[in-house]
Amino acid sequence: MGLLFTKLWRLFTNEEHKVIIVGLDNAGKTTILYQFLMNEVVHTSPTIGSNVEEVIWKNIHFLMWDIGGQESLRSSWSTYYTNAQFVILVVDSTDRERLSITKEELCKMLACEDLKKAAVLIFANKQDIKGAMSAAEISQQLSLTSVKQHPWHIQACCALTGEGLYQGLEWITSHIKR
Ligand SMILES: Nc1nc2c(ncn2[C@@H]2O[C@H](COP(=O)(O)OP(=O)(O)OP(=O)(O)O)[C@@H](O)[C@H]2O)c(=O)[nH]1
Ligand SMILES: [Mg+2]
Repeated sequence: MGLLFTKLWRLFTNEEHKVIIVGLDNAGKTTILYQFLMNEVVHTSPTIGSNVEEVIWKNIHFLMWDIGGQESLRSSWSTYYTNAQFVILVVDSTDRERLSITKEELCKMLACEDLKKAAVLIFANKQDIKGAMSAAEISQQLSLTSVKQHPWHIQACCALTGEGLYQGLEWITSHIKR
């Protein structure tokens, strides 16, 4: 009965928060998704299509979509945007050469009507690697301060150790409570 009530409550209050995880290939999206799900580092291979998992944290239910980041798949990202409350953009902080491509993809995303109300969390991932760009540097390169229509936050992290991931989720959670 309790379970039924919970399910009905969620159905009526729409209390499942859709999160889409995007970013270029090799950024660490799938690694992050499974850290959230299982607190473990899983062996990944490039995602073709997407992975979707329900992640429950502090009693909040998230439906997290991890979308493949290879160039040929990026045009399909927009098919996942409907009803997404949050975008997690994952950046490989060692990938200086392709940061401008990430910036282009971010601009395209933010212009999409379906994401008009979405808040954006940027993970500056792979901070364990020597020479990784800092969150401040990535923020500057992506011109995040010029993003005015969306709440955004950048968080340095390492998906292998989990460091920084929950601070990011905490920021998302604070937006749900608002
Ligand atoms: N050193 C280091 N390696 C990481 C980190 N996060 C992910 N990786 C590695 O980066 C590689 C790519 O990770 P994935 O999670 O598969 O990347 P993805 O963004 O899902 O890539 P696509 O599915 O192709 O879009 C894997 O070998 C991961 O183990 C990190 O924080 N530090
Ligand atoms: Mg993947």
